[in-house]
Amino acid sequence: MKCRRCREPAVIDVPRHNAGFCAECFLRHCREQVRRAIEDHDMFSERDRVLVAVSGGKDSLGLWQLLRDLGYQADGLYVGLGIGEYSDTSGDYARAFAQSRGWPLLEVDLRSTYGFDVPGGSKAIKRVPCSACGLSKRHVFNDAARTNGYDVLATGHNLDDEAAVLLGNVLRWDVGYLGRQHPVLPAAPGFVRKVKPLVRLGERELAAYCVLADIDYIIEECPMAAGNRHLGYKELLNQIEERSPGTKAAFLFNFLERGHERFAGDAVEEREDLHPCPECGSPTPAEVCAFCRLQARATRSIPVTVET
Ligand code: Q46
Ligand code: ZN
Repeated sequence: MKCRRCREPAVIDVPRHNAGFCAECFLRHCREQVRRAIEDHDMFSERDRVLVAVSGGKDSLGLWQLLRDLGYQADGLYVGLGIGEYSDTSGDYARAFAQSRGWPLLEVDLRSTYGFDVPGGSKAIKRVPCSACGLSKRHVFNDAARTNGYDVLATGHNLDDEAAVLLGNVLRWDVGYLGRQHPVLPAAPGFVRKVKPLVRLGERELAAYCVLADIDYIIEECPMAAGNRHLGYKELLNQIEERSPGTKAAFLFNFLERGHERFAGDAVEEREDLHPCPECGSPTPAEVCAFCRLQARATRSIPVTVET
């Protein structure tokens, strides 16, 4: 197979585009996909300060590199989730990446800042770890971006992630989530703008990008991901994709183009019910926000040493 752009021998094929690329043209293809996503969805400009949430994995480190290569002011944010050895190693990868390039990396440790970690939080609320983790990450990412003066928070959700989330939302016809499922969530009082610039790149493309761009990332997956509903949806979509390449991208992109707008009103209604949480100031529809309730329950279950 030859490279679609320069006709040199290809090193990777991208069935969705029915094309192969040499290393240099593939890196360019990835940058081009991110540039298009940012432009098409009006995510941010060169003047905006972007905070990239990095986990040490291929998607987030690849995203940070791509944004910097495209000339954006992007710094990193690493949140220590306290998931045993996995968190220790992922933190090492994120730090090594930032140091090797001399790019600023903010760090927030859930346990030392908020008094609990993901396994403890999950036990306290009797929910799967990903539920306590997702809730904590959303809160900490938003808080870190706001308090450090960033305009935008960028996450490494890729095409495969977003298609799997969409499938889950459609299977349940969860109209509020469908209305919020967009590569850009605009800023609102208490919320910074959130963007997903990798929506046009698949998981396999990101892995190849990191290898070709010489990015050292943590390969092992989070041990708590096993049994995660989205993994099942991803497998199903991969089976469909194998039979008809391009279906996954069509499912997601056509929803964004033709479907999302129909549910946008449901998400707006949910946002209108929000008021600031009396504990932390984050917008919430409940009396106290879900993160503060999680924190209260998780920290209450930790025995307190009383000095005598
Ligand atoms: S880190 Fe957290 Fe993921 Fe691990 S506990 Fe689940 S949500 S799987 S991206
Ligand atoms: Zn709160």
